[in-house]
Amino acid sequence: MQVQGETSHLRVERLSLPACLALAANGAAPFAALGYGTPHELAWMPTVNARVLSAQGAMADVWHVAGANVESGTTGIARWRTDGHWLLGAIDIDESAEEHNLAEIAHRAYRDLFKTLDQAATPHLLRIWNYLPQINADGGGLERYRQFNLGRQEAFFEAGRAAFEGAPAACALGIHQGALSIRFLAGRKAPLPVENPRQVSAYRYPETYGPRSPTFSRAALADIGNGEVALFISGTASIVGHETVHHGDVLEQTRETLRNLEAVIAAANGQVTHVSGAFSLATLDCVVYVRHPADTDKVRGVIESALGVGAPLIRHAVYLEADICRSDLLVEIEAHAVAPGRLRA
Ligand code: 3EB
Repeated sequence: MQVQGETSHLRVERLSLPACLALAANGAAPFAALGYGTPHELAWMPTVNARVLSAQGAMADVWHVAGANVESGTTGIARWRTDGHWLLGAIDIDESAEEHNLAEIAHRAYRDLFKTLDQAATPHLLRIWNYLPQINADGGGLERYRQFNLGRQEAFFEAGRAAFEGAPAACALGIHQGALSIRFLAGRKAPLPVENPRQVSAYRYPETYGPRSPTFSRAALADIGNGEVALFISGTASIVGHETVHHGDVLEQTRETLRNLEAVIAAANGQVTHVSGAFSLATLDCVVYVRHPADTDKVRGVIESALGVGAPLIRHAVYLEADICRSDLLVEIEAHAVAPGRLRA
Protein backbone atom coordinates (compact mmCIF):
# COMPACT_ATOMS: atom_id res chain seq x y z
CA MET A 1 0.00 0.00 0.00
CA GLN A 2 1.44 3.34 -1.04
CA VAL A 3 1.53 5.78 1.84
CA GLN A 4 0.83 9.38 0.87
CA GLY A 5 4.01 11.43 0.76
CA GLU A 6 6.31 8.43 0.67
CA THR A 7 8.33 7.87 -2.49
CA SER A 8 7.16 5.02 -4.68
CA HIS A 9 10.08 2.74 -5.49
CA LEU A 10 11.64 3.18 -8.94
CA ARG A 11 13.97 0.43 -10.13
CA VAL A 12 16.17 0.13 -13.19
CA GLU A 13 17.95 -2.87 -14.69
CA ARG A 14 20.05 -3.18 -17.81
CA LEU A 15 19.03 -6.19 -19.90
CA SER A 16 19.75 -7.71 -23.27
CA LEU A 17 16.99 -7.40 -25.85
CA PRO A 18 15.98 -11.10 -25.55
CA ALA A 19 15.71 -10.71 -21.75
CA CYS A 20 13.51 -7.62 -22.23
CA LEU A 21 11.23 -9.43 -24.63
CA ALA A 22 10.97 -12.41 -22.28
CA LEU A 23 9.98 -10.05 -19.47
CA ALA A 24 7.24 -8.51 -21.60
CA ALA A 25 6.04 -11.94 -22.80
CA ASN A 26 5.71 -13.11 -19.18
CA GLY A 27 3.07 -10.45 -18.66
CA ALA A 28 5.40 -8.60 -16.31
CA ALA A 29 5.21 -5.65 -18.70
CA PRO A 30 7.72 -3.16 -17.38
CA PHE A 31 6.87 0.44 -16.72
CA ALA A 32 9.01 1.59 -19.61
CA ALA A 33 12.43 1.04 -21.13
CA LEU A 34 15.04 2.94 -23.09
CA GLY A 35 16.48 0.75 -25.80
CA TYR A 36 19.90 0.97 -27.43
CA GLY A 37 19.73 -0.38 -30.96
CA THR A 38 16.44 -2.19 -30.18
CA PRO A 39 13.54 -2.54 -32.68
CA HIS A 40 11.46 0.55 -33.34
CA GLU A 41 7.99 -0.98 -32.95
CA LEU A 42 7.89 -1.56 -29.18
CA ALA A 43 5.74 1.25 -27.76
CA TRP A 44 7.03 0.79 -24.19
CA MET A 45 10.65 0.85 -25.35
CA PRO A 46 11.65 3.95 -27.36
CA THR A 47 15.00 3.27 -28.94
CA VAL A 48 18.17 5.08 -29.96
CA ASN A 49 18.85 4.78 -33.65
CA ALA A 50 22.59 4.13 -33.36
CA ARG A 51 24.83 1.19 -34.20
CA VAL A 52 25.68 -0.97 -31.20
CA LEU A 53 29.44 -1.55 -31.07
CA SER A 54 29.49 -3.91 -28.06
CA ALA A 55 29.39 -7.69 -28.49
CA GLN A 56 26.16 -8.21 -26.51
CA GLY A 57 24.23 -6.33 -29.20
CA ALA A 58 21.00 -4.45 -28.47
CA MET A 59 20.37 -3.66 -24.81
CA ALA A 60 17.87 -1.65 -22.79
CA ASP A 61 17.51 0.06 -19.46
CA VAL A 62 14.24 -1.26 -18.10
CA TRP A 63 12.49 0.89 -15.52
CA HIS A 64 10.08 -0.68 -13.03
CA VAL A 65 7.59 0.97 -10.68
CA ALA A 66 6.00 -0.53 -7.60
CA GLY A 67 2.32 -0.34 -8.55
CA ALA A 68 0.38 -1.66 -11.52
CA ASN A 69 -1.47 1.54 -12.38
CA VAL A 70 0.49 2.64 -15.41
CA GLU A 71 -1.24 5.09 -17.67
CA SER A 72 0.01 6.11 -21.11
CA GLY A 73 -0.89 8.98 -23.38
CA THR A 74 0.33 11.83 -25.56
CA THR A 75 0.64 15.58 -25.06
CA GLY A 76 1.28 17.35 -28.34
CA ILE A 77 4.18 15.42 -29.85
CA ALA A 78 5.28 13.85 -26.53
CA ARG A 79 4.36 10.26 -25.68
CA TRP A 80 4.50 9.25 -22.04
CA ARG A 81 3.89 6.53 -19.47
CA THR A 82 3.29 7.37 -15.82
CA ASP A 83 2.21 5.70 -12.58
CA GLY A 84 1.53 9.05 -10.92
CA HIS A 85 4.94 9.01 -9.22
CA TRP A 86 7.31 8.62 -12.16
CA LEU A 87 7.01 9.49 -15.83
CA LEU A 88 9.02 8.35 -18.81
CA GLY A 89 8.43 10.27 -22.01
CA ALA A 90 9.62 10.21 -25.60
CA ILE A 91 9.54 12.65 -28.49
CA ASP A 92 10.52 11.68 -32.04
CA ILE A 93 10.52 14.26 -34.83
CA ASP A 94 11.05 13.48 -38.50
CA GLU A 95 12.87 16.60 -39.63
CA SER A 96 12.41 15.81 -43.31
CA ALA A 97 8.75 16.75 -42.84
CA GLU A 98 9.67 20.07 -41.15
CA GLU A 99 9.95 23.57 -42.55
CA HIS A 100 11.46 25.05 -39.42
CA ASN A 101 15.11 25.15 -38.34
CA LEU A 102 16.42 23.04 -35.49
CA ALA A 103 16.18 25.89 -32.97
CA GLU A 104 12.45 26.14 -33.59
CA ILE A 105 12.00 22.38 -33.62
CA ALA A 106 13.86 22.02 -30.31
CA HIS A 107 11.82 24.85 -28.84
CA ARG A 108 8.56 23.15 -29.79
CA ALA A 109 9.73 19.74 -28.58
CA TYR A 110 10.70 21.11 -25.18
CA ARG A 111 7.46 23.11 -24.97
CA ASP A 112 5.51 19.86 -25.30
CA LEU A 113 7.88 18.15 -22.87
CA PHE A 114 7.17 20.82 -20.23
CA LYS A 115 3.44 20.77 -21.02
CA THR A 116 3.52 17.02 -20.35
CA LEU A 117 5.17 17.58 -16.98
CA ASP A 118 2.83 20.43 -16.03
CA GLN A 119 -0.20 18.23 -16.67
CA ALA A 120 1.23 15.18 -14.90
CA ALA A 121 1.75 14.67 -11.17
CA THR A 122 5.49 14.51 -11.92
CA PRO A 123 6.69 18.07 -12.57
CA HIS A 124 10.42 17.54 -11.90
CA LEU A 125 12.86 16.41 -14.59
CA LEU A 126 15.47 13.92 -13.42
CA ARG A 127 17.22 13.14 -16.68
CA ILE A 128 16.97 13.95 -20.41
CA TRP A 129 18.54 12.06 -23.33
CA ASN A 130 18.81 14.00 -26.63
CA TYR A 131 19.73 12.40 -29.98
CA LEU A 132 20.11 14.77 -32.91
CA PRO A 133 20.61 13.69 -36.51
CA GLN A 134 23.79 15.24 -37.96
CA ILE A 135 24.60 17.14 -34.75
CA ASN A 136 27.82 18.74 -36.08
CA ALA A 137 26.43 19.72 -39.50
CA ASP A 138 25.73 23.31 -40.47
CA GLY A 139 22.15 24.38 -39.84
CA GLY A 140 22.08 27.59 -41.85
CA GLY A 141 25.03 29.59 -40.53
CA LEU A 142 25.07 27.91 -37.13
CA GLU A 143 26.05 24.36 -36.21
CA ARG A 144 22.97 22.23 -35.57
CA TYR A 145 23.97 21.50 -31.94
CA ARG A 146 24.23 25.26 -31.32
CA GLN A 147 20.81 25.77 -32.90
CA PHE A 148 19.44 23.07 -30.64
CA ASN A 149 20.92 24.87 -27.62
CA LEU A 150 19.15 28.06 -28.69
CA GLY A 151 15.71 26.50 -28.87
CA ARG A 152 16.20 24.36 -25.78
CA GLN A 153 17.28 27.23 -23.53
CA GLU A 154 14.46 29.42 -24.85
CA ALA A 155 11.92 26.73 -23.94
CA PHE A 156 13.38 26.45 -20.41
CA PHE A 157 13.03 30.24 -19.98
CA GLU A 158 9.51 30.31 -21.38
CA ALA A 159 8.37 27.50 -19.09
CA GLY A 160 9.94 29.19 -16.03
CA ARG A 161 12.30 26.22 -15.61
CA ALA A 162 15.81 26.43 -14.15
CA ALA A 163 18.16 26.79 -17.14
CA PHE A 164 21.29 27.29 -15.03
CA GLU A 165 21.76 25.94 -11.46
CA GLY A 166 19.17 23.19 -11.09
CA ALA A 167 19.01 22.25 -14.78
CA PRO A 168 18.44 18.52 -15.27
CA ALA A 169 21.15 15.97 -16.02
CA ALA A 170 21.29 15.29 -19.76
CA CYS A 171 23.22 14.02 -22.71
CA ALA A 172 23.16 15.21 -26.32
CA LEU A 173 24.56 12.94 -29.01
CA GLY A 174 24.57 12.85 -32.75
CA ILE A 175 23.04 10.06 -34.78
CA HIS A 176 23.62 9.54 -38.48
CA GLN A 177 20.00 9.23 -39.52
CA GLY A 178 16.46 8.90 -38.26
CA ALA A 179 14.28 11.07 -36.09
CA LEU A 180 15.39 13.73 -33.64
CA SER A 181 14.77 11.82 -30.40
CA ILE A 182 14.31 13.09 -26.87
CA ARG A 183 13.66 10.82 -23.88
CA PHE A 184 12.91 12.11 -20.38
CA LEU A 185 12.42 10.81 -16.86
CA ALA A 186 10.49 12.90 -14.34
CA GLY A 187 9.31 12.53 -10.77
CA ARG A 188 7.45 14.28 -7.95
CA LYS A 189 10.47 15.73 -6.16
CA ALA A 190 13.18 17.97 -7.51
CA PRO A 191 16.51 16.14 -7.82
CA LEU A 192 19.72 17.52 -6.33
CA PRO A 193 22.01 18.88 -9.07
CA VAL A 194 25.73 18.05 -8.96
CA GLU A 195 28.55 19.89 -10.76
CA ASN A 196 32.09 18.79 -11.57
CA PRO A 197 34.80 20.93 -9.90
CA ARG A 198 37.17 20.16 -12.83
CA GLN A 199 34.75 21.65 -15.36
CA VAL A 200 33.02 24.97 -15.90
CA SER A 201 29.28 24.35 -15.59
CA ALA A 202 27.97 23.82 -19.11
CA TYR A 203 25.28 26.45 -18.56
CA ARG A 204 28.16 28.92 -17.94
CA TYR A 205 30.17 28.07 -21.06
CA PRO A 206 31.45 31.24 -22.80
CA GLU A 207 29.79 32.39 -26.02
CA THR A 208 32.59 30.90 -28.14
CA TYR A 209 30.62 27.62 -27.91
CA GLY A 210 27.45 29.16 -29.31
CA PRO A 211 25.06 32.03 -28.67
CA ARG A 212 23.20 30.09 -25.96
CA SER A 213 24.64 27.67 -23.41
CA PRO A 214 23.75 24.01 -23.20
CA THR A 215 21.11 23.45 -20.52
CA PHE A 216 22.21 20.65 -18.21
CA SER A 217 23.84 19.88 -14.88
CA ARG A 218 26.80 17.49 -14.72
CA ALA A 219 24.77 15.03 -12.65
CA ALA A 220 21.65 14.76 -10.55
CA LEU A 221 20.76 12.79 -7.42
CA ALA A 222 17.25 11.60 -6.71
CA ASP A 223 15.49 9.76 -3.91
CA ILE A 224 13.90 6.78 -5.70
CA GLY A 225 12.19 5.21 -2.69
CA ASN A 226 12.91 2.06 -0.68
CA GLY A 227 15.85 3.86 0.96
CA GLU A 228 17.71 4.20 -2.32
CA VAL A 229 19.31 7.12 -4.14
CA ALA A 230 19.85 7.24 -7.91
CA LEU A 231 22.77 9.05 -9.50
CA PHE A 232 22.28 10.24 -13.07
CA ILE A 233 25.56 11.30 -14.71
CA SER A 234 25.24 13.50 -17.79
CA GLY A 235 27.26 12.95 -20.92
CA THR A 236 30.90 13.35 -19.80
CA ALA A 237 33.81 13.97 -22.13
CA SER A 238 37.41 15.17 -22.35
CA ILE A 239 36.69 18.72 -21.26
CA VAL A 240 38.67 20.51 -18.53
CA GLY A 241 37.50 23.97 -17.57
CA HIS A 242 35.47 24.65 -20.69
CA GLU A 243 38.07 23.45 -23.19
CA THR A 244 38.41 20.20 -25.07
CA VAL A 245 41.73 18.57 -24.18
CA HIS A 246 43.73 15.88 -26.03
CA HIS A 247 42.67 16.81 -29.56
CA GLY A 248 42.86 13.83 -31.89
CA ASP A 249 43.98 11.42 -29.11
CA VAL A 250 41.19 8.99 -28.29
CA LEU A 251 43.23 7.15 -25.61
CA GLU A 252 43.93 10.33 -23.64
CA GLN A 253 40.38 11.60 -24.20
CA THR A 254 39.07 8.38 -22.67
CA ARG A 255 41.44 8.72 -19.68
CA GLU A 256 40.37 12.36 -19.16
CA THR A 257 36.72 11.32 -19.37
CA LEU A 258 37.30 8.75 -16.62
CA ARG A 259 38.94 11.45 -14.46
CA ASN A 260 35.88 13.63 -14.99
CA LEU A 261 33.56 10.76 -14.07
CA GLU A 262 35.59 10.16 -10.89
CA ALA A 263 35.32 13.86 -10.02
CA VAL A 264 31.57 14.04 -10.53
CA ILE A 265 31.05 10.80 -8.57
CA ALA A 266 33.11 12.24 -5.68
CA ALA A 267 31.02 15.42 -5.76
CA ALA A 268 27.83 13.33 -5.74
CA ASN A 269 29.02 11.14 -2.86
CA GLY A 270 29.49 14.32 -0.82
CA GLN A 271 25.73 14.92 -1.08
CA VAL A 272 24.67 11.43 0.04
CA THR A 273 24.63 9.64 3.37
CA HIS A 274 25.41 6.12 2.22
CA VAL A 275 24.16 3.05 4.06
CA SER A 276 26.64 0.65 2.49
CA GLY A 277 28.99 1.45 -0.38
CA ALA A 278 29.25 4.88 -1.97
CA PHE A 279 28.87 5.42 -5.71
CA SER A 280 31.93 4.26 -7.61
CA LEU A 281 33.12 4.27 -11.20
CA ALA A 282 33.41 0.48 -11.29
CA THR A 283 29.72 -0.11 -10.61
CA LEU A 284 28.08 2.42 -12.95
CA ASP A 285 25.78 1.33 -15.74
CA CYS A 286 27.20 3.41 -18.56
CA VAL A 287 26.77 4.10 -22.24
CA VAL A 288 29.99 4.78 -24.11
CA TYR A 289 29.56 6.82 -27.28
CA VAL A 290 32.38 6.44 -29.80
CA ARG A 291 32.63 8.77 -32.79
CA HIS A 292 34.77 6.47 -34.95
CA PRO A 293 33.83 2.77 -34.62
CA ALA A 294 37.47 1.88 -35.40
CA ASP A 295 38.40 3.47 -32.01
CA THR A 296 36.16 1.12 -30.02
CA ASP A 297 38.91 -1.32 -29.00
CA LYS A 298 41.16 1.54 -27.88
CA VAL A 299 38.40 3.06 -25.75
CA ARG A 300 37.51 -0.32 -24.28
CA GLY A 301 41.17 -1.02 -23.59
CA VAL A 302 41.57 2.16 -21.55
CA ILE A 303 38.41 1.47 -19.54
CA GLU A 304 39.38 -2.16 -18.88
CA SER A 305 42.88 -1.33 -17.75
CA ALA A 306 41.55 1.43 -15.48
CA LEU A 307 38.89 -0.73 -13.82
CA GLY A 308 39.98 -4.33 -14.33
CA VAL A 309 38.01 -6.65 -16.60
CA GLY A 310 35.93 -7.99 -13.70
CA ALA A 311 34.29 -4.63 -12.95
CA PRO A 312 30.49 -4.59 -13.27
CA LEU A 313 30.79 -1.47 -15.43
CA ILE A 314 32.69 -3.50 -18.04
CA ARG A 315 30.05 -6.23 -18.16
CA HIS A 316 27.13 -3.79 -18.38
CA ALA A 317 28.60 -1.12 -20.65
CA VAL A 318 26.84 -0.43 -23.93
CA TYR A 319 29.01 1.00 -26.71
CA LEU A 320 27.23 3.00 -29.40
CA GLU A 321 28.45 4.73 -32.53
CA ALA A 322 27.54 8.41 -32.16
CA ASP A 323 28.81 11.86 -32.89
CA ILE A 324 29.69 13.97 -29.88
CA CYS A 325 28.33 17.51 -29.65
CA ARG A 326 31.77 19.11 -30.17
CA SER A 327 33.45 17.98 -33.37
CA ASP A 328 36.82 17.67 -31.55
CA LEU A 329 35.44 15.14 -29.04
CA LEU A 330 35.94 11.48 -29.93
CA VAL A 331 34.30 9.78 -26.95
CA GLU A 332 31.65 10.50 -24.32
CA ILE A 333 30.33 8.44 -21.42
CA GLU A 334 27.03 8.79 -19.54
CA ALA A 335 25.86 6.65 -16.67
CA HIS A 336 23.48 5.94 -13.86
CA ALA A 337 23.77 4.06 -10.59
CA VAL A 338 21.64 3.24 -7.56
CA ALA A 339 22.86 2.94 -3.98
CA PRO A 340 21.20 2.59 -0.56
CA GLY A 341 21.32 5.90 1.26
CA ARG A 342 19.63 9.25 1.52
CA LEU A 343 20.22 12.73 0.21
CA ARG A 344 21.80 15.23 2.58
CA ALA A 345 19.40 18.05 3.28
C1 3EB B 1 30.03 18.77 -22.55
O1 3EB B 1 30.49 18.49 -21.45
C2 3EB B 1 29.87 17.61 -23.52
O2 3EB B 1 23.86 19.57 -24.51
O3 3EB B 1 22.66 18.33 -23.17
C3 3EB B 1 27.27 16.57 -22.46
C4 3EB B 1 26.06 16.37 -21.82
C5 3EB B 1 27.32 17.44 -23.53
C6 3EB B 1 24.91 17.04 -22.22
C7 3EB B 1 23.75 18.64 -23.68
C8 3EB B 1 26.17 18.12 -23.93
C9 3EB B 1 24.97 17.93 -23.29
O4 3EB B 1 29.74 19.92 -22.89
C10 3EB B 1 28.61 17.67 -24.27
